[in-house]
Amino acid sequence: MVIYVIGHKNPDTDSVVSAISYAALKRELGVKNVKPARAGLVNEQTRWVLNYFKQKPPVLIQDISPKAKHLMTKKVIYVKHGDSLKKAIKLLDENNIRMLPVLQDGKPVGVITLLDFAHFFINSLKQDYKRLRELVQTKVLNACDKRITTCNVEEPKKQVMEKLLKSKHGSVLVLNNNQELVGVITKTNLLKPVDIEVILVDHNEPGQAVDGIEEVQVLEIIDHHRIATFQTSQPIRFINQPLGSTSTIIALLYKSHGLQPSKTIAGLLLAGLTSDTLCLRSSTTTSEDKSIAKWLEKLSGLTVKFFDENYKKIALAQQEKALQSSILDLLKKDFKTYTADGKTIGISAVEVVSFDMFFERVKDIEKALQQLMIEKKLYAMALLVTNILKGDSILICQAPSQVLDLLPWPELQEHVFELKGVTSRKKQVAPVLISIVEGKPSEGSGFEDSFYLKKRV
Ligand SMILES: [Mn+2]
Repeated sequence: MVIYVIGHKNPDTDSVVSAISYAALKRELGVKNVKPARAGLVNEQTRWVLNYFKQKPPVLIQDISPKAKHLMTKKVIYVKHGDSLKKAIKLLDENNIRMLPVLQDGKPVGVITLLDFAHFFINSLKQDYKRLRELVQTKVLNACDKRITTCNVEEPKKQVMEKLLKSKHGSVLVLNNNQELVGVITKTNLLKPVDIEVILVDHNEPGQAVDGIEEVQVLEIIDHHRIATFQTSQPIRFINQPLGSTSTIIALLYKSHGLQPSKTIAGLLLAGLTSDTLCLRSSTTTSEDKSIAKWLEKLSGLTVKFFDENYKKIALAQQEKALQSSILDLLKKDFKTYTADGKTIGISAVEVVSFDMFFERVKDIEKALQQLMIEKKLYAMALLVTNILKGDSILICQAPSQVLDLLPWPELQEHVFELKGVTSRKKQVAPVLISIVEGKPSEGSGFEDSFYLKKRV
């Protein structure tokens, strides 16, 4: 059994360090086989954080659906191609099985089943009953069926099932990359529960989760986003708190167990906390985040200011790079989807130290937004550009006019909105778009006044 702790697709620093540190906490609490994972490539900031703390990036899992290696029987009973039929019959009988792979140098060359024996004997005995004694000395290779069905250890469950359905012997032989036999899958294997469980951190929406999530069991969810989650068959631990980062929640969990994170884990958590809260400047920052930050500063020997300076440097370098890279790549880097009223809204985010280049390239950005809308079948698509020095944003939005008309922010130019004091996609931008798409004003997100004002005009 493996338990993966994994954050959302397009991982940010908070989701990666949350996975690493929650796996560490779980291990400290005595849970075995817990591994941190990530659902995509790490961004520049996260790469810097991992390098600084000399941490390897967690294992990359793009699709968590079970693979052949998770389903197969690993202790395979087999015969070698030169073994006698007598030995094969004995193995089948003793182990009460119906099929034996036939191997030559570890590689399957055929399978031999009870049915194959029957055919072989019937055909041979028709001619001469006295040959029975000789017959059982025949090499299995001469009696086996060479029409075998194989798959690689990494093949996903769906593909294995299709192969199994078409297989002549009701079995799929599982091979490693050297084409050697390492397992066998029959219908029985598919009925057994799979040995993968997951703990989701920093997200709870299926659309943001790693592919294949519906095929494995979710054990826990630890998050600080809106709830739009899965149904589960059993009760699970679901911790959701309106705090600035998942890292904050994990630090609180350490505290609640009376434990102190190691120097490195405390540093990683501080990295996640400062990343998500723009070093405590974002509107999502709570007093709890501030006091946890102080605690983590003490444990790690690092400061919020240290991360602030480095994140700014990285953002500046990123912005310069963004000037050269294609806008579509930029949009895909930190892209999240939200579902409302059966429609999907995409919002990409980028942090900058100046809006200039975005104003200059609005037309290109709009084109890229439209392209992404078609590619991802979106109802609306927006790019949130946040100036991390000033704590302001602009939103460039492509959406049906009935949505654009209801956006509560001043329109600087066509499709470009000014979001003074807004830094949070999930808390300040996504709820507005979601409520407009759902056709109802959102409650408690602090934009009602302007929302109604605009609607009335
Ligand atoms: Mn987060």
